[in-house]
Amino acid sequence: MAVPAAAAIFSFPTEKRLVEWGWGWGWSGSSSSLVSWPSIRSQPNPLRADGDGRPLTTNTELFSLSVGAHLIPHPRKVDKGGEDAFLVSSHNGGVIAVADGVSGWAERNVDPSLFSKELMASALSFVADDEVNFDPRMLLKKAHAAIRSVGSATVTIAMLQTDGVLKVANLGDCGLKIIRRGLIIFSTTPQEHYFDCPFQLSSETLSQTSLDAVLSTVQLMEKDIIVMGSDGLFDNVFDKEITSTVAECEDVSEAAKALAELARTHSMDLAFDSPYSMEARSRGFDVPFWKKLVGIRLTGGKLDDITVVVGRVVKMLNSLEGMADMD
Ligand SMILES: [Mn+2]
Repeated sequence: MAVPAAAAIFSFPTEKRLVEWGWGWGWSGSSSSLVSWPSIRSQPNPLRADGDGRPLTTNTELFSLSVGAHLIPHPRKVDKGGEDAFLVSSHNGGVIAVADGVSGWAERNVDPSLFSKELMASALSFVADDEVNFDPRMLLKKAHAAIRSVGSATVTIAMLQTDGVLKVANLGDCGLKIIRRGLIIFSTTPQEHYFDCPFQLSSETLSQTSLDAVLSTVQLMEKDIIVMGSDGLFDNVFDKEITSTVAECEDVSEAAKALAELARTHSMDLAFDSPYSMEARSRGFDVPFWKKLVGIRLTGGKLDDITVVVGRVVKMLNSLEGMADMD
């Protein structure tokens, strides 16, 4: 891309890559530094029936997700779209995931984005797999086993069943939060070996496996908001900012974009005392003592790829009256 990376991040991209709901997995390619979905509702399959093929009930409440996503690459990685990847699928109640390619691979002349992108593409191909059976850890296992790229990635993946049960598998420092009536009621916990070295799925055998992912199950309610992101979001934006930003937005696409842009603003602000700088200080990283003497301390956001996926839980009364005629 001809546009210098530094310029591209400040002028917001005019080109958007739109991905059809249902098959979409996205990363920003060379022609775009942003992926954005319009607010689209998934289409849960209403043809659920008992062993005789008859509908279980004539009226069923089906949960699904309305999803918006927004990705802003690291300012120096705009040309290839950064190293994060994500997927959105309408399978069952909806499947969303974010993967963050571990950047250390660049030192070995490996493009860190290949692994995260292939992991998401692979996961998308297995969402409806019988063995996966709505288990996101099994989905990770199969997706991981099927890919060939060299590299590693942190990943969070969530699968919503149409009965409203959300299953989340988290490995490393991507994450997911659930907001109910303005309050965060659930957060994944980052896993790491040491500061800035998260658990990760890797092409190397001496790494974590899908079994190291923490599996969580949450019963969702209508209007719950899911905020999923890479560490580029959570290292730069505090929980209270996430809830207040989401509350101000009209829909999920707007919320995903607003959160990503807030994270980007903070990531470039050297004076902002970010979640990342607070964490770094708590681990003993700080400016030299002579700077501390004059009141200077380690601050600033963290420059990174920023991926935000926002899902809103919708509930539809699904009338199956027509099913009787089909029998
Ligand atoms: Mn990251």
